[in-house]
Amino acid sequence: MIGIMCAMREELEPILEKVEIKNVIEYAKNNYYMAQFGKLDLVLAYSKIGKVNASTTASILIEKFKAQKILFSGVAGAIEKDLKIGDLIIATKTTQHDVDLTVFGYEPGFIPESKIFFECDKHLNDLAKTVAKKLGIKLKEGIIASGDQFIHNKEKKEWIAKTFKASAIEMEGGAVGCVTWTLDVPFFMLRAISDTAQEGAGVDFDEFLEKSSEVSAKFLIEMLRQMENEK
Ligand code: OS5
Repeated sequence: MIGIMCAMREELEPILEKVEIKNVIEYAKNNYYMAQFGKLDLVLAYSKIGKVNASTTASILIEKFKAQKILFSGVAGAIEKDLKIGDLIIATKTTQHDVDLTVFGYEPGFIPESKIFFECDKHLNDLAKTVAKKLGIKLKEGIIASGDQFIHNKEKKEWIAKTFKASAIEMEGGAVGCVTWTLDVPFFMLRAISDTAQEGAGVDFDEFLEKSSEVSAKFLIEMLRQMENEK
């Protein structure tokens, strides 16, 4: 079983259009879509925005629906200069930029008995790179930082860039990284850029959410095609 998750309805809808939905299960104030993509069994959901919602959905996908891997698709704000609106990035690692226990002498992002960075699955990232090469699509790879804030400020963006060497920013991946690390489940995260996470980001986000969600969804479907071929 492959778990596919997004944060927002707009991010999940273009994926749902491309799979064969068999059943919809209402659970814990959310809808879980049981679906088929060729030979692949899928369970899909959008979590709603933010780290708590993302953790809940990731945990349910794994514990209740027995997802053996989690693939995340959605949009992100760009940090790295050469990431433009519509560009695709996969996470090497995710982190939580809003975790601050520095007063106790810890590094930003660090929680005792946990860690700052959660590694994404190398095999799935290699698969994404193979697909990108085959289709001639530009695909960046880098650290993606999450926090319960929509970043629309250059100073804050630069602090996150410097502190975590992050290439992109969003509000869920660090939480899903923590859940999948805790439960030993491979995690892959793909995001298409919707804004530049500085002044004006809210306007760009509203304008590009749908288009960038579609870009990410289309690539994810190509990955499923490749996974099906390899099955
Ligand atoms: O899921 C949130 C994180 N996503 C990635 C992202 C991001 N994160 C942080 N900073 C940035 N600059 C980012 N750029 C892209 C996107 C998403 C951001 S929060 C957007 C909230 C927009 C919204 N609020 N209300 N609605 C839309 C309408 C609505 C009404 C009813 C139900 C649902 C939505």
